[in-house]
Amino acid sequence: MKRDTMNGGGMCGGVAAACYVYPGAPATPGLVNNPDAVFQRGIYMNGSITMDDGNVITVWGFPDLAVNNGMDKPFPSPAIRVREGDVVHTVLTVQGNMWVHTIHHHGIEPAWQNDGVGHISWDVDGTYTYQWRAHQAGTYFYHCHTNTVLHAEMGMYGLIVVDPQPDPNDPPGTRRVFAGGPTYDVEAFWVCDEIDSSWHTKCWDAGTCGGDAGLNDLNPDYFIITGVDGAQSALTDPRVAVDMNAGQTLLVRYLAAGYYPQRITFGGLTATVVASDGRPFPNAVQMDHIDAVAAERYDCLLTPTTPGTYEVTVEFLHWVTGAVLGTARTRINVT
Ligand SMILES: [Cu+2]
Repeated sequence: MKRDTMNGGGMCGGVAAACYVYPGAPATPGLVNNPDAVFQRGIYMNGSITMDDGNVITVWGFPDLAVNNGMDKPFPSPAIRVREGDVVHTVLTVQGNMWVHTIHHHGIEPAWQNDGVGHISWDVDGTYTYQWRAHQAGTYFYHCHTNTVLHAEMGMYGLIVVDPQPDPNDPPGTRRVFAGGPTYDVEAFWVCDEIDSSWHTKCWDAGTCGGDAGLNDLNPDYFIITGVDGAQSALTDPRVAVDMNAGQTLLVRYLAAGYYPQRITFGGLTATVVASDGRPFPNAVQMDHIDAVAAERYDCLLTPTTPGTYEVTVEFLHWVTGAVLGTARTRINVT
């Protein structure tokens, strides 16, 4: 198998050169033939995003193989959205010179064979079906767990949203955060991450064989929201910025996808935080800002009653000094 072809930034040597890699996935234990939902994911390692200053940064991710033969390279990777109680198959196919990767369904906690953590199960070279049940409505995410520090920084992540089963007493079209929980009208996905562009040319297996690959030294120079530069573009990009009417309720699914602590504020609006990390709070909490650390999710309701433009800021904080390393911004436009 040819493993040494350059194909975008950071490919470098092949599996044989890497340490702490566990290729070779067996058949999925207890695989059912009739899952409620199936998602096909491949690997790309030559995606890119263009920053507001014109710099083009290489990103890696999981294309949807059921869309355009997997030729698209969306960043972040396409969301997985299912209903509470569903049995789900995430079929990961790693082909060609994409080396090995995994999909870890963060917060879902399936059996270890389906948890996608290379060191305790296996990295995928070929095809493996992760089988899991969506036990609890909420906001989760999936990410690669091979050489995790680097592969997560390279952008190998996407949201998982588990919706509650429809309530037969609700009018059609009602959207609830969780069963018996609050309703919402508009939804935003804010996946907030910092980028150290110097990492984005590193080798696939950097640091796995020891030595100093620089993975202890993250100096971010870009700050993004859901794959869009938070310096300027995220203020207006429709993938991030929100347009809504006064009196409507916005659900923000906020994921701190970076390594540094973050602080999000909502342009003077008070958020009603109803759940975190896929678990509803017993009582909602009113917050004018949220402090989050790596991989945390917060489900926040905002119900602005006054038309206007509310500028949302996400500050990325040094983990020792608390100094603001950078800020990403977007907007809630209320008419
Ligand atoms: Cu990976």
